[in-house]
Amino acid sequence: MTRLSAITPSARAHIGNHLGATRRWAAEGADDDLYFVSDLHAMTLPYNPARLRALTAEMLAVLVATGIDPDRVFVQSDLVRELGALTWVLECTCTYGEAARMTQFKQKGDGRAGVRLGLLTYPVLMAADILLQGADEVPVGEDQRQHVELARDLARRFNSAHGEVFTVPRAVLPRTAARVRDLTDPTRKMSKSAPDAAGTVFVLDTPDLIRRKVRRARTDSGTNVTYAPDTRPAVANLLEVLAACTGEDPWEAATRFPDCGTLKDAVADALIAELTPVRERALHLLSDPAELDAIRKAGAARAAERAAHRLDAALRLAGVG
Ligand code: AQP
Repeated sequence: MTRLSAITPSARAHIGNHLGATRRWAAEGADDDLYFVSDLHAMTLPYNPARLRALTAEMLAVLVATGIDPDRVFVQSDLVRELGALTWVLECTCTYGEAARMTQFKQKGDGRAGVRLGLLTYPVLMAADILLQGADEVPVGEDQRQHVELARDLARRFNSAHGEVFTVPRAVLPRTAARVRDLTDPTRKMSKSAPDAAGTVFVLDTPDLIRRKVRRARTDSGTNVTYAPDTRPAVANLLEVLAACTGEDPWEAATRFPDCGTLKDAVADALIAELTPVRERALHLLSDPAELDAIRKAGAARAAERAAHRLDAALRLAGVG
């Protein structure tokens, strides 16, 4: 059974991505699981091409440095020809109404003439990502569930119109892992594209910078430490980050600290211990472009091989190619 997960290099990977997803991918990934850096998805909003290229390389290095098997990783745009071909076939399988109904499109772009057409059609590209690799399961949060449902509908529709080519995928909720909130605004989840990087700890931040960001983290009123996510979300967030790094329970951890200052020191220490090995391996990979390139090429070749027979069959049955 193949499970397919992705991370978009819209900006640098942060501890939300690490503690909430990629660390688990490395620890629990099964032999058939696949992971990719979805750089094509980062093009739906305004972006800088040189920065996208650099972020894509950095994200690949971080995934491998986190411990994900390099044999299970690839970069989306390395399959751009295959994806382009299947996306067109699927766009001609999908209706405008279906694409325009996607909640993310309605929230980010509907009604604005200047919005990129790619923002409307990227769920179809996502369907091509999923169907080309023959994924059975796609672990996604609520915000992406609708897109996997679309992939499911398109697979079924194509199969019944033309012949059985595609595995019909299903969205599964990822096993619960840490949900990390922004350090300066605990009402928001930590996000790559947050307007202010002060509340985001990036995986490749230096130990010094991590310490400074954690020291400046917001705390709720009162100086004592209690674990009360509803009434004291900022302190609870710090305790959850600590717990995710050390494996302890946030309630128990709360009893160890006389004040928020000592809690912050412990959080910074734990994050530095957690991230230093990843940072060192990632920087090593980034300093040796030949090694990263070899990983990338091998990943692309494997992904293209997995895709080839499905794309050939889809084009043949669609009467083209
Ligand atoms: N704050 C978070 N806490 C826990 N998990 C998180 N993830 C993201 N933020 C947190 C998980 O990381 C994986 C990859 O994320 P993504 O690139 O697909 O996009 P995202 O969820 O949209 O992440 P961002 O950082 O918020 O990016 P932008 O700002 O570009 O939208 C996913 O498994 C995600 O759940």
